[in-house]
Amino acid sequence: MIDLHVTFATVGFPVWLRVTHYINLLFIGLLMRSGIQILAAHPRLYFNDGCKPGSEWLKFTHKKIPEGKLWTSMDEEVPVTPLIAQPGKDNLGMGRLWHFFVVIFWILNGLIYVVLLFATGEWSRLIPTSWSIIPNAWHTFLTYITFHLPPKSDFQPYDPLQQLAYAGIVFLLAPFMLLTGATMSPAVEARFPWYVKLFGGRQAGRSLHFLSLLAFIAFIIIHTLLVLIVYFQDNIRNIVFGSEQGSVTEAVLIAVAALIVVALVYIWASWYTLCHRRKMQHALGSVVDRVVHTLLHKITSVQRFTSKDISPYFWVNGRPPVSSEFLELANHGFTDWRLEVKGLVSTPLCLSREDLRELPEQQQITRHNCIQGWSGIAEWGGVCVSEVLDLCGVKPEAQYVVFTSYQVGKQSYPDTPPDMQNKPFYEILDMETARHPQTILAYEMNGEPLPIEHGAPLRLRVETELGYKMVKYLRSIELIEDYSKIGKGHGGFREDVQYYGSAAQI
Ligand SMILES: Nc1nc2c(c(=O)[nH]1)N[C@H]1C(S)=C(S)[C@@H](COP(=O)(O)O)O[C@H]1N2
Ligand SMILES: [Mo]
Repeated sequence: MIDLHVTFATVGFPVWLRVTHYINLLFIGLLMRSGIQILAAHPRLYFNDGCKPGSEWLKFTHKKIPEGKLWTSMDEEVPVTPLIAQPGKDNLGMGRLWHFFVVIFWILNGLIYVVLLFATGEWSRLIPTSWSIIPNAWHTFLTYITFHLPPKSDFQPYDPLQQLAYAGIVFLLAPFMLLTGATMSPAVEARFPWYVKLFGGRQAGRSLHFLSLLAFIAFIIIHTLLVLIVYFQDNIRNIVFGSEQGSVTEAVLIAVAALIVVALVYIWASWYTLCHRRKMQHALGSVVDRVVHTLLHKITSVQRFTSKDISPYFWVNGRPPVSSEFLELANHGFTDWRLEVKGLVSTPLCLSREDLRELPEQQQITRHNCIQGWSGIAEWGGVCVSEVLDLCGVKPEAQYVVFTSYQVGKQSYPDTPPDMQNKPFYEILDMETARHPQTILAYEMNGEPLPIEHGAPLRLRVETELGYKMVKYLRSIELIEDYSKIGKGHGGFREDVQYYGSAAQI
């Protein structure tokens, strides 16, 4: 037994271990930075899925919600300094793309590390094989907490507390981070509602994801301090050279240089992203989209909540249109309103509210997932998009469906650039998503006619995707072959203006 330990201890710290450790450090920092960016888009954390303001257990905003005035979720977003966020400022879209891009490679790096850990026998230094580790770790803890150092012989090569902590981080905390991350994906939620329930709902998943971040930060601080304090000369040589031989000064210089490289990567990543948002949206998005598409494109929504789950509060995102055309329609109770169905169809249509009500009605109680972080459960009543598509006869060359709103850019997003301020809000779905059984055109919310702020007279509901896809105040539906000429050509208003990725399933 003891012999075994000695053999493993003499394995040293092989190159693969030191390299994956370094890459991990680089990626964890990027994940934390982009995670902070995402959190800032809705800086409140809840344990309930209705997200009523005031019901959060933690918030990072001083903004007060004004009474009697429409406060929308865009008003909630807070800008963050690039010193702590990736890329910084108001850049939820870019922060998400970075987060998802990096997590792919973080997982790959982690897999390589774990596979090699088991392939080489190094695992035995990490995974405890005897319960005695617990009293031993407690003993080490008491040693540290009373400002003493354990004797060198305690390190085999790790002391028991260190071994437990490392094993916990690698085999518990890191997987938990990934599992709680997945609870926030609308596609996962739509297909496996039980999975999200396992964590207590989407907001509980989000809060647990945040608490794991705190655990990671605590670990990093303590870990780094102990590396610096406890037998530093051995540690730094093990980290850099893989053994306790060689010059300490050289090891320190190499470590400092390696950390400067990490810092430079962070600075470059922020700066370059802030200067070239469109380029980065597409570069990162092409990788993320491919992975998301492979994993999630076949997913159908099977969400079914009950009326007792309906949230007492439902955030609004996007202010009602203010054009005289729309106000006129609203003043007449939308009796003159028509939904235009056009483009690559055999029979263009002009549907009134009565026409829509004559089609089979579908009701669904689902959880709405906003990209900014909040959620809300409501009952929606309306007609399946596929019904309307069947009615107009979609031509075979049609690939996408454009949903266009009466509302214009500046009513949706206050910081819309001048050239888009008066362009209509629109979003595009591929045919498969448009034909999902829970993709509907809703005219009712919680059994009542759809309220103005939630998109009257008609809004889209897409239960496998994030809220920004669900266009409110619908004017028209158009079947098209290619969207590069629509708007700025990126698949929707939020993609065009806010650089959101097209991976709305996560
Ligand atoms: N026309 C229009 N539709 C829109 C938006 C908008 O700004 N304008 N915001 C989207 C976003 S980001 C979300 S989360 C949902 C919010 O729907 P709600 O306001 O009913 O909660 O609407 C989506 N549809
Ligand atoms: Mo949203």
